[in-house]
Order: sequence, then structure tokens, then C-alpha cells
Amino acid sequence: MGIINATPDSFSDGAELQRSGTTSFQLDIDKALFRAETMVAEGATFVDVGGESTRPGAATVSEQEELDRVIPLIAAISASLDVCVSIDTSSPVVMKEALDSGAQLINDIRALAIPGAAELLASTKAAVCLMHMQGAPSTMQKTPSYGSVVLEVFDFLKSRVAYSLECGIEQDRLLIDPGFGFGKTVQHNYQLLKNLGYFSQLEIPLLVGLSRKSMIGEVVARPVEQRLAGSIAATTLALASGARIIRTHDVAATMDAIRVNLAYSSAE
Ligand code: 7PJ
Repeated sequence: MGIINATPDSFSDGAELQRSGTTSFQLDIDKALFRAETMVAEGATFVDVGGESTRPGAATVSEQEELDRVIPLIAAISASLDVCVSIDTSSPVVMKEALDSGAQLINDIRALAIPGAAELLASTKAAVCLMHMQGAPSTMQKTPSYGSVVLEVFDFLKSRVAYSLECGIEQDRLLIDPGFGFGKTVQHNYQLLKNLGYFSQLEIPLLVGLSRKSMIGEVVARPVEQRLAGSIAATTLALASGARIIRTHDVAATMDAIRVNLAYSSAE
């Protein structure tokens, strides 16, 4: 799953997609579409479009602004590329517009917490990724705290799966994600990575986002643009523990890791 950030303040790539000659943020659709095309050529099955920056401490964005950022891009990608478009949003209004514009997967870091989201999705055929987060993006990295991070994230995802099923979203449309970096210390993140296999009990495909995150940066002591090797190392570990979808800024390198994992898994 390739990441397309339609935000001005994404920590790793958003500002690059800003239309030149503008001061307020305006997404350059051609640049973003080219980025999506490249990712598909490199092997991406999904592109994840996001208009709300959820990095720690990020400013909130209005629903209208989120719509303005993502909808034209989703429509453009859906019209021209053979790829499953994912929308990274928690807003039922944005979900609805995104689905009407061709998106097929809802990636919700708040796991359908906003009233109306689950009911809306029940009446569609969209796939839905339920992610764990402790707290809210503005404050989540201040004092992450768990008794057992693995058990608490597991229980949370289990209950959100049950809630989704109750609301009428069928199990075969669901994905789960432990939410690396979302209200977790570096140690919490590695405890989760080490115990990813535990989540297979839920019998729901596991998506993980590790790409360039601070859990990589802190152990390799490198800035965001130098975290590819560390991200691939973590990806390899996640794949070995059963991760099925890897959300990444670096599709070509991630596909290489996936191919090596597939060859390894099928060796006798
Ligand atoms: C994730 C995400 C993730 C899912 C972001 C970043 C921060 N969605 N959206 N999983 N991360 N499902 O890319 O560093 O880990 S935004």
C-alpha cells in the first residue's frame, strides 16, 4: 500500500506535492497522480490517500478542507489507474464522498469512533481498516501508558471488530492494524512488532504501517529521509509474523521485501 499524503505538513512527503507558486496549501494533482502511477508501476495494490495529518501534534483540519484535498485526487486516480484507492479518514462525510469518487477501502485510524461512520459503511461494499490508537493525535505521544500493550491493543481491535459486525459490516471486509506510533513508546512499538503473530487469532488480515516512523528513526539514529533500510528490516519482521498489507512510502523496496518473504515462505 503506497502512501499519498495530500497534506502540507506530513512529516515525510506532503509538502513535496504542493503546487508551486502558492502560499496556502494546494495539492498539485498532476504530481500526486504521477506519484500514484509510479507506485502502481512498482507493484502497489493499494494507494492510501490522506488529507488529515495525523502525525503527533499535528493541527486539526476542517472537513471541507479535507474534502478539497482528497476528493479530486481520488477521482483522478480511480479514473486512470487500476489500483484499489484507500482513503485515510475518520469523517463519515469524507468517507461517503470518497466512496462516491471511487475509493474502495476506508482506512480509519479512529476505528469508526465518529458517530455515523459504521452505519454508513454497513450500507456499502467498502473494505474497512480498523486501527488502534491511544488518545488523540495532538497528545498521543505525551505519555503513552499500558499494562500490557499487546493485550490492550488486541482487546481493542477485537471489540472494534465485534462492533463493526454488529453494525452490519461483514467480516470479509475488515482489516486490522495495531497502529504503530499512535500513542506508543518505541518500546511499546517493538513489543507489538514482536507479538504480531498473536493478532492472527482474530482471523482478519493484518495491515501495518512502519515506514520511516520514529520507532525506526530512534533505533537507527537517522532522520526521516534515511530510514528506508530500517523500515525494510522492520517490514521483514512484520511479514514473517503474518502481516498481509504493508503501508509504505517506498513501494519498490517494500515489494522486494515482500517477494523475498514469499520465496522464503514457499521454500520446502
Ligand atoms: C498509519 C496510518 C498506520 C494505518 C498513518 C505515518 C502516520 N493508517 N496512517 N496505519 N499511519 N492504517 O504514516 O507515519 O500505521 S499516518
